[in-house]
Amino acid sequence: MPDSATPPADAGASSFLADVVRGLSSRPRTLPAKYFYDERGSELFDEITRLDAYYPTRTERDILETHADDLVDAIGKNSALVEYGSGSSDKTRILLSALHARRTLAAYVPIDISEDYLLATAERLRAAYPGLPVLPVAADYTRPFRLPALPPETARRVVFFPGSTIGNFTPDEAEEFFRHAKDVAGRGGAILLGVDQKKDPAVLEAAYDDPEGVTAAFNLNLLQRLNREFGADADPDAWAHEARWNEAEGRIEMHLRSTRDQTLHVGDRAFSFRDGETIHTENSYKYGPDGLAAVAARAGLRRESRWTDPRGWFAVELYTP
Ligand code: AVI
Repeated sequence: MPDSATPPADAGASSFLADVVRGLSSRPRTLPAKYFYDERGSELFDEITRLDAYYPTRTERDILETHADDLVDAIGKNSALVEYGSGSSDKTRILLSALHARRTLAAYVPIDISEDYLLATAERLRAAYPGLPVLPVAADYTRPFRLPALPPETARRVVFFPGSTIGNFTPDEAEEFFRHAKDVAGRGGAILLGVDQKKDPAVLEAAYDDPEGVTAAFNLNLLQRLNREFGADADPDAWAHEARWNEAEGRIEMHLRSTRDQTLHVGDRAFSFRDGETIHTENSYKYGPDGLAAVAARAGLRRESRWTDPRGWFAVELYTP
């Protein structure tokens, strides 16, 4: 059966389905990484962050713990910390504890798309940090959203974006992200973020292709989502997980490789794949020591400070307009 070339007329009914049809119809074939995170995908990602091979989470946590005092100084007195994609606010607790101990934080504003989870997390944080205004915002931070009214003593807004999620954007998208975050931070504000660094490709590839197979399950879950949500007929045994370092682009790429000639049906669409053909599912850009600062500079931001681990595998950086 031939591939479907154009999205259906009713594509607006489901932007997910429309994105799937568009991605599978394009060359090279793609599926957007944002669809990894259904309930199962979020559980698998949580598991990834605890794997031995996946160094970014624990390295960033170590940096935050080691440099907590400097970070508190850099965040400044009476700041509102606005976290993008806060999830369980796990790592943020390191900063919140240090800031709260010195009673220097005006408010914590966690932003997350998953409302129930966000509100439950906010309750737990209020209990853990008595007196700290926790002002959750249920929103997709990649789209325009409104900040809540902040306490009158708020002196500045600091956008916090940990986890090297910035690496899942292309450099042009990262520049766009910086422009928006700069608007949210406003005059006198700042952006504090975590960014994964270039290193031995063997270390990088192992981090995205762990021996336990958790990252493979995370990648394959995207096809299983199509089966669950659109009655697709992807056979998980006919697809293999692949993680490749792309030196020219400076990124880890994740792909799903067809292990035989096959046709994938999604809704009333059919997509044929040759043995070995892949669907590109994610990019995770890694930066050199000054790489992200160059992108931020294009958005009119200056890097003020940088903290890293002894091996220089990960960095936490602070930017100001
Ligand atoms: C969310 N993001 C920063 C992760 C990363 O490392 O790019 C997503 C991920 N994909 C596979 N493993 C982790």
